[in-house]
Amino acid sequence: MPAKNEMTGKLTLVSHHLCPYVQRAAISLTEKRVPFERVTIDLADKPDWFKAISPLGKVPLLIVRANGKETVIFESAVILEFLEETQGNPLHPADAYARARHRAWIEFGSATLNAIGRFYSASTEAAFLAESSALSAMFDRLENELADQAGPWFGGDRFCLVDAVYGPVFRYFDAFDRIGNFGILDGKPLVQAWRKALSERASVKGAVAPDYPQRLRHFLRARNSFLSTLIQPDDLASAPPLARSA
Ligand SMILES: N[C@@H](CCC(=O)N[C@@H](CS)C(=O)NCC(=O)O)C(=O)O
Repeated sequence: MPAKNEMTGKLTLVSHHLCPYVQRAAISLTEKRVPFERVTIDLADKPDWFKAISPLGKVPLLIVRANGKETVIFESAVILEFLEETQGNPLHPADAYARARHRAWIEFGSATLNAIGRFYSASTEAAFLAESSALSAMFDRLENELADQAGPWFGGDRFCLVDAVYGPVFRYFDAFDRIGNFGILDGKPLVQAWRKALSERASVKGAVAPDYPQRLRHFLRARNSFLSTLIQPDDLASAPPLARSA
């Protein structure tokens, strides 16, 4: 039987500059020390080859070329599980109960990304404040969950897939903090400590390009949302072309 890391050939991650779902796959690949190529597309002008192979029209896709065959895997959670099954350096716990808990909190991470999207898209101040409270309540739950953990990572002393999911979640707050003090993570010391540890992890830092902060700020400014109105046009002049989707 081949070793796990011999079971897959060349891997290509089809990406977008801002996508947090792409980032979690990139973090997993980096943590596993699996070489991969990254192809970045413009979601506002999707190439025909991408439309042909992406059933939901979304990134990330993982293209696996092995034994003369090409397989396209879509949906980030499925990509993460595929990498767990085919590559070494496991990022899921070995115990089935712990694994179920980790998978559930990955799902919660995706729900949190949706809540973040509603927060930065809210069109009125009232809606913005409601979304801010909803997000804060989600991080309260996370704070409770972390109370039983030793840290610095979600599962204790080993970096895991839940960490790969929350690195990109917390990255949004670097942009939000530059815009204003919304207090969403206030009074949540365990969440704050986890955010800090994740922001210093090489795989998390390297999952985006150096111009990510300007791109995200430009994207948020262009939403025409309540949050957009709070963004000063200071560094927008030098921002790269508009991205349509985060
Ligand atoms: N459930 C999907 C969500 C991926 C997703 O929403 N990707 C966004 C970019 S972050 C996308 O490709 N949107 C398509 C578009 O903007 O047309 C996953 O986990 O992979």
